[in-house]
Amino acid sequence: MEKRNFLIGVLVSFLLSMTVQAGAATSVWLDLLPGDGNPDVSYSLLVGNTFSADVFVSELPENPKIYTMAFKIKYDPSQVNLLSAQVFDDGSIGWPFRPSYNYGEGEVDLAAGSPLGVAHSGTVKLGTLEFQCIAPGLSVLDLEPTDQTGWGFYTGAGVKFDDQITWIDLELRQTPVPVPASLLLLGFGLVGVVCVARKQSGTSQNSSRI
Ligand SMILES: [Ca+2]
Repeated sequence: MEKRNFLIGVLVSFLLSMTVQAGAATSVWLDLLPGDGNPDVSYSLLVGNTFSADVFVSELPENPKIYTMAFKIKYDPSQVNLLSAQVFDDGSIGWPFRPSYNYGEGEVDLAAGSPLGVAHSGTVKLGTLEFQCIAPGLSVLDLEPTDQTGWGFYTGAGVKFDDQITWIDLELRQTPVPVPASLLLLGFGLVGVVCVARKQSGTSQNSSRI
């Protein structure tokens, strides 16, 4: 009986450890505004539209804590224009350093640090970005680790955590502004008038030759 209880105990511990590991995956993702608190992976918009997105990180490790964060967002500058990008700080986390770098050619980096470290089993907002769609097509907002030296998600022990993060991208589908139905009808009407006018003109020329 003791052996059976021991085996059940081992099995329960194993299942619990699997659950903890499965729920502890750290990820960085975008939530389009107004956000629902879930990652967005695709979005359709019209040329001229603006949209904002919050960047979140989920499941930051409890031990050791994360003391700095940095990430990069790459975008297609021929299709979307970056209007603003800033690190989020409502005072609850206390990021003392909040640089952001806009490299202009489709790349923006955000970085910050906290002297107390940040550990959170839920989600932590890292920043907010605003874009405008300037051309039709398909493009991607590509979330990835920054390549700026010395920046990234670092634990207090100075271990870089970026490789253990899942980076969730957002696919953008940009479509041209549709022509209103009334304008289309007007266009068809004008074409019809021109055709009739040409036909009548041709008929009168033919009859004048007779
Ligand atoms: Ca969302």
